[in-house]
Amino acid sequence: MAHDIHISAEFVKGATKPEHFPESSLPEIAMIGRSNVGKSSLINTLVRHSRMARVSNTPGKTQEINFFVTDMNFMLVDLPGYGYARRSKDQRQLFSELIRAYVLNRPQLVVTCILVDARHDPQPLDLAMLEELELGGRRYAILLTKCDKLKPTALVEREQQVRDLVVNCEFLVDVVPTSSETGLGRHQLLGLIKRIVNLSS
Ligand SMILES: Nc1nc2c(ncn2[C@@H]2O[C@H](COP(=O)(O)OP(=O)(O)OP(=O)(O)O)[C@@H](O)[C@H]2O)c(=O)[nH]1
Ligand SMILES: [Mg+2]
Repeated sequence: MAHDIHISAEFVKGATKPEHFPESSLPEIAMIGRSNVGKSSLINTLVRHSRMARVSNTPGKTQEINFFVTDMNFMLVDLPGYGYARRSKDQRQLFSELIRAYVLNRPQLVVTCILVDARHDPQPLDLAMLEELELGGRRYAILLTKCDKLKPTALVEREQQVRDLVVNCEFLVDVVPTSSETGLGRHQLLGLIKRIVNLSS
């Protein structure tokens, strides 16, 4: 068994506008995905802290961009969930200006993790976010969440479906099955983060 990676983190700040993003030069790893997909839970699992990033049963709980500094020289960034009903009256705007400003323009951001619920087909908004990042030339990984809820064969099929979907994508880093319940994918994800952080330093 691979040896455990220890990492600890603490909350830096929450931002509701770009002017409030922290002035730090540390590389940033962001978690994005539909409301309730498990972004905050996965951050807590990575740092083995049950309540650092807020977790809730109410979709749309995380409304600001939350920055956490780790002791491994990078920041973890928890983004607001997208696709929360009636958030915006403007249907032309798929993602909030805040999310767009962050994922497309933030210089410190080295990889955006797009979280996709492993129980369902990737949703139109997931594909739209993937396309934004691909067209914007920004690196991203796809993390399948809540994999503890699937039978092994169903999980293999889901991972293959997603890999087939992104086969021609240039800026995709990897597809990683995860579970915040069992810790599945934690080691792989931390390894991926370490490689990218080292590349960018
Ligand atoms: N079984 C299982 N449940 C999970 C997992 N990850 C998250 N959940 C549950 O899913 C719900 C939503 O989790 P959150 O981590 O709050 O999701 P989020 O993406 O941060 O949600 P917003 O901040 O509202 O966008 C909670 O009830 C979690 O306990 C997982 O890996 N397995
Ligand atoms: Mg959250």
